[in-house]
Formats: sequence, C-alpha cells, structure tokens
Amino acid sequence: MPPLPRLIIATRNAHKTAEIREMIGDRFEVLDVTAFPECPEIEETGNSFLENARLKAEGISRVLEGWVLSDDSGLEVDALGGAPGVWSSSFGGEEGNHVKNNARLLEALAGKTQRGARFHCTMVLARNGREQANFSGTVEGRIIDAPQGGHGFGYDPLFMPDGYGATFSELGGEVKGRLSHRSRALAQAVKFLETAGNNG
Ligand code: ITT
Repeated sequence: MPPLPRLIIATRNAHKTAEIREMIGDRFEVLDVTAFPECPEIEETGNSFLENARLKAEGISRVLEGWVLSDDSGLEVDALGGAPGVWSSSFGGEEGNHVKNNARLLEALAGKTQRGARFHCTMVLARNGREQANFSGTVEGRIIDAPQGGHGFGYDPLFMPDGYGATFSELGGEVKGRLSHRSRALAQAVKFLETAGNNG
C-alpha cells in the first residue's frame, strides 16, 4: 500500500489535532507543528478567523513542505454580541486556560435568558507560503448554566448543539465529529485536497 499523503496542521492545540486525525486519519498522515521544532511561533494578530487562519497556514508553509492546514476557531455568543469570537482562547484572561474561560463565560451570562451561541471554524490550506483555499463551518447551539461532561476541550462542557439535550463534552468525540464546526470545515478541505489530486 502506498504511504498516506502527509497533512500538517498549523496548530499547537493537541485537541484540535486529535479531532482532525480522528476524522481523516485513514486518508492522510496527520501531523502538527509540535513534530517540527524548526517551526516559528505564529502571532495571531488578525481581527477575524480568516486573517488568523491565513497567518498560521502561510507562516508554517513557509518553513515546511507540502500541504499545511490551519484552524482558527471560537465561540460566538448572541447575548454578548458575538464575543468572545476570535478571542475565545484568552477570554478568561489567560491564553488557553479553559477553566478560566468557562468561568468568565458563565459570569458574563449570569441572569441572561438569551443563551444562543455557535462555534465557528475557518480553515486555510496553504503551500509554499501562500493560501490556496479557505473553508468555514459552524454549529448552532446554546450555553448551559454549569459545565457538564468529561470529553473534548475548551467550551465543550457548556455548549449544547441544537437538537441534543447534552453538551459536546457529554456527547463525546464520535457525535462531535459528525456535527462540529471543525468537521464541517474539514469535510470541504478534504474534498479540495482530493480534487487537487496532488496531496504528497
Ligand atoms: P492554535 O492557534 O495553535 O491552533 P488555539 O487553541 O490557540 O490553538 P484558536 O486561536 O483557534 O486556537 O482558539 C480557539 C479557542 O476557541 C480554543 O482555545 C477554545 O477556547 C475555543 N474552541 C475552538 N474550538 C472549540 C471546540 O471544538 N470546542 C470547544 N472550544 C473550542
């Protein structure tokens, strides 16, 4: 059997890599930048998911050969005018601290009956330092009053997707992998790569 084509994910978030690998690991060898110490730290200075996804994919594909896929994602909460959005990973005051992020979200929504929210994901595919295509996915749902469930990461314990009476953390990877913002963007990216026919 020929080796699987390689797809590098421009992330240091092991949860994102694991979810992407779980979804497409039979079609690509999925690696992330933690496997390549020469990769620079990319500063996310953009004001939109697309700008940040572009910075990450183009920045990493300048130093690594082959296809690079980035994922910039976040939670948009209706009662907060779409916040935390692009700034989801540091909403609680400390980059990547999910406990603080969830606590701040519950505080901001205390007493509010409007609970609608969505996860958004924008992915960029790049090669040789240049964007080749971008894709987006969203999943609608609502924010509950206290964390529930033990799977996933980030805001998963507070997010119930529409049509389900359980959070992403309770539903687990298989259901999240069918419904999520990330899986919806990824399905388009995979289709693009398969059509491009030059995955190596
Ligand atoms: P990279 O930039 O290295 O990819 P990151 O975690 O900093 O990793 P983002 O800048 O895209 O990634 O921020 C995404 C944040 O949005 C993440 O830290 C979570 O707080 C939240 N988030 C995104 N997708 C999520 C998901 O599927 N479930 C729960 N929270 C999610």
